[in-house]
Amino acid sequence: MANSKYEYVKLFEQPDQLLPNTWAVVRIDGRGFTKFANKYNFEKPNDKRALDLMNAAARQVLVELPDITIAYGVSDEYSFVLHKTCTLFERRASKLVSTIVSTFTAYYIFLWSTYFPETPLTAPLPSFDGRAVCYPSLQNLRDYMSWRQVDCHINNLYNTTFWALIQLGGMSSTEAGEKLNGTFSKDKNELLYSQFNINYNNEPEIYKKGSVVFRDYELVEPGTHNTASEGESIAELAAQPQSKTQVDNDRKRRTKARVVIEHLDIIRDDFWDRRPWLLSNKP
Ligand code: DGT
Ligand code: MG
Ligand code: MG
Ligand code: MG
Repeated sequence: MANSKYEYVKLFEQPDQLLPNTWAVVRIDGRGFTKFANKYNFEKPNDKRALDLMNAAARQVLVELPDITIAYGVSDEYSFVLHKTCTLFERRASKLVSTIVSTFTAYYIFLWSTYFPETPLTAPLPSFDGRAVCYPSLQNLRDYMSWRQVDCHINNLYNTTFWALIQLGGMSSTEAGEKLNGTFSKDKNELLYSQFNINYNNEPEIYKKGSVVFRDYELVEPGTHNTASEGESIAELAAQPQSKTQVDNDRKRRTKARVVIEHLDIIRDDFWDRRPWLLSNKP
């Protein structure tokens, strides 16, 4: 292409590459979903159809972007993890975030009628924001994932109790809020059980734990695994570059794998120990 006098404008583009050799998380979140949930009469506190739709859209994101290792979703948000060795789009943040957000949004709208067959979508249509954050160590990444799952638990226990007080106990939302003010988890568990005969432990896993989306291969028996190490140093990575064929083969293997949706504890080691491929740099 011939140069033109206009081409200098390219100089205004700013680099925005994510730090190399770090775990990148792209978190998306529904815009104004409090209002959106009311508009479509989402059940309170949890609407199974809405969560299944979020999960189905997230699953398609993993199918279309084999570079994503794992994703975790709760409420109107989803976190997508890119392996620290990922070089997709030269790790340019804006390209990664915008591709993930638009792929997710496109599928959310495309799949809406499967999960809400009686309720056509009308404008304003759902949209999502997105951001990318880099975590330099595996511990930081694990802590990030744990943070989201703890948040899910705390919010769900609160919301389950809050809506039980209203829907089953006949309280107003102000009364329910006051009743729960200053209570601990133990108190909410007891309140649910003594007043409503609800054992929180028996609530559906999808509500208590959120959703994990990942590629499934063979499970590793506990105790026989090689723990995914904290990772190679930059020097080691530079010393053993993956050949292009290796990278292509790994991507092919990932593309063929089954992408599953589970509702498991991702805070404890067990989940990760049994699936060492998630954190190793193998597919
Ligand atoms: P934002 O993210 O700043 O644009 O504002 P929102 O309104 O999306 O707030 P956010 O993301 O902090 O909270 C998510 C909202 O979505 C929250 O108000 C509850 C609602 N939501 C998510 N899932 C469900 C559901 O299954 N049932 C109901 N009733 N509401 C839900
Ligand atoms: Mg938000
Ligand atoms: Mg939101
Ligand atoms: Mg949210």
